[in-house]
Amino acid sequence: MIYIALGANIGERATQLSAAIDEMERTGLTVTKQSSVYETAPVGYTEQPSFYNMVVEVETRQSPDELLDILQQIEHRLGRERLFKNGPRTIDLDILFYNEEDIQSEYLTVPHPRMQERAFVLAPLAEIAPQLIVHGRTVESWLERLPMTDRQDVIRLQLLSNLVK
Ligand code: X6L
Ligand code: MG
Ligand code: MG
Repeated sequence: MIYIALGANIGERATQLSAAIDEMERTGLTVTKQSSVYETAPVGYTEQPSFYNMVVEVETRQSPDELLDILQQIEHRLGRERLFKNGPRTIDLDILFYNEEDIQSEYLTVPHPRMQERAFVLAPLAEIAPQLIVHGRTVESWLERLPMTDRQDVIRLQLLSNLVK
């Protein structure tokens, strides 16, 4: 299984998540599951608008490096600009997990090294893959271990299909 985290906090956030999924399918990835969309408080650099975050499961024959390249092209097409580190973005596409593979290259670390600390990743991932084991525990159990305050910063909206007409 391959899981990708999506995030957006500038512009029409739901529309951008939807456009990113359309672009993934257009580029040959098959989206097999998608979580609800969550409105989440910004983490890291907190003086920025709240995010919409979600997670999708995809199938592809592309290698991790090729997949990263495809996702970066989609970010670019959807207007991603790197204003500053951890700053606001129209769309962010991160590879969380790629078929049990452990990857540590200059460009890519998979499984994502900090996903287990982030409610904005764990809550949507737990919806579609609660029993997936990352960094030695299930996604569900990582989520349960987060402080209540972190979990309260993540609000489930609804399925994307109902958010984008
Ligand atoms: C101390 C220092 C503690 C830095 C945390 C956490 C940095 C997360 C970067 C950190 C730290 C990040 C999103 C976000 C970002 C997102 C929400 C990042 C990269 N991306 N907040 N902040 N959703 N809610 O997608 O994840 S910046
Ligand atoms: Mg990110
Ligand atoms: Mg990213």
